[in-house]
Amino acid sequence: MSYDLIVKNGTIATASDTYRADIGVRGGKVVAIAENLEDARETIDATGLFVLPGGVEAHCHINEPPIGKVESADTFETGSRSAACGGNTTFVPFANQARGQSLLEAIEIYHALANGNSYIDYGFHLIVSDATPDVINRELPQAIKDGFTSFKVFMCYSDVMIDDRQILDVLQVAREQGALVMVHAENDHCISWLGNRLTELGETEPKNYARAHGHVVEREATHRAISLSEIVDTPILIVHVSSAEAMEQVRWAQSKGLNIHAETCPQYLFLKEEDFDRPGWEGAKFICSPPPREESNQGKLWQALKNNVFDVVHSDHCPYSYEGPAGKKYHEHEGGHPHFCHVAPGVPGIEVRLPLMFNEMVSNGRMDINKFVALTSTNAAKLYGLYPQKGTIAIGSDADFALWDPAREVEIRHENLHDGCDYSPYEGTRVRGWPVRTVLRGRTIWNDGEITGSPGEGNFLPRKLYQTPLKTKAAE
Ligand code: DUC
Ligand code: ZN
Ligand code: ZN
Repeated sequence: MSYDLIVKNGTIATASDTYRADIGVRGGKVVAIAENLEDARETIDATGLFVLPGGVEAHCHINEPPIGKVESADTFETGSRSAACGGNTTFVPFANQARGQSLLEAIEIYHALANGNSYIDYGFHLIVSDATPDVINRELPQAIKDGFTSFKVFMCYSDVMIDDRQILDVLQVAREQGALVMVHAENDHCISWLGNRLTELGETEPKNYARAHGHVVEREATHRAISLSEIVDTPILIVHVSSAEAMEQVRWAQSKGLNIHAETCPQYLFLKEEDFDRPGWEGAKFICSPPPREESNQGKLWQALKNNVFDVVHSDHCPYSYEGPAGKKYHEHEGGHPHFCHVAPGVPGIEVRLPLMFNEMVSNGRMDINKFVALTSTNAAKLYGLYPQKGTIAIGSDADFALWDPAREVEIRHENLHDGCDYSPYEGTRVRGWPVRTVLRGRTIWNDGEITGSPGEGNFLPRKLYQTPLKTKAAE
């Protein structure tokens, strides 16, 4: 029997097991896992390397519309390239519905942006910002049938947020059709009231962003989102949980038996509120929503990761450059005074999510490599309808691998990354363990510093329905 590719002598790690074996690939799929496989057109020697499922990056903002004058720094080409170089083989950015726009039209626009441009496979979550009767009754059910089986709602930001009643409508569609709703949980009224108050007091520096988006703002909305989910009796996933107080709401809900999923992000595990105090306007580089918290908060999130409160860790890559007239510091180009309220919120991080997490979890021994795989690949594939095609190494799965050198030491420098942004908030951070090779459906797309893939190799992935425990029970 001959193979297109054999990955030899590596240590395979999935979300459940770690073992030595070779992997045989044919037609882009894993067709054999055994000792001493022979006879292939291409052989990769993975001696000394871990062979992991490719990362699944299921929270990133690519090519989204400008926020005022500030433009997204990544296209599908640059965003997917950066993801590939960071060991990811699948990403799921958002198709963002503008207020007044048809949801299906928004999907068409994002298809056109991604088609032919992505280095890695991709799907889309939808952002529902206009929950009209037509969207609720016709467009959302249609979109779910077309493979868009998860969507995000915002409880803040006036141009995208929907109110609690509309969130209930969206949750009801999700329950009936088998989709998963992701919630951005921060209280809009509190943010704008606090923002106005701080402005009146002349408190306009970047650090005030964290004061306007304080713990209580996130905690209250998280509890409310959980309540809405409980009322409709359908699961939700709280995205980018930053505050330990919000995390405690999730843990409380889970202890009550509610089906609440949660995500946290590297910015809440590695960045901190004190970063806003950097000299000049540099604190703006760290403004994202919700914001990084004080250092003591980090330890509580790490503990919650260990205790399975969180299902997934994603980058929430939201790339706005720092310099230039379309960057976070655009005011400078207009001779204006900077103000934290006018800084586009978002940090880049799609390429370093996996190395940061690998370093802390595996190299520093906080958790085992199987848990690393679960949090960064397998769980997302399961939650978002991609498993077992993605998120594991098994017979019949796509041959998507990230080969990790656990001994490789790297200092993160933006000049060595591959996104379209002009900075990394993790500049200077040292990590041990690096994804030295990325394989997409049997083809190497990143090899030790060299990009060997090309834009357009990534395929669109229609996704399966979310399988709720409720539905499983009903089917029994
Ligand atoms: N948070 C960000 O920081 N940016 C984009 C959207 C979001 O929820
Ligand atoms: Zn969000
Ligand atoms: Zn986001």
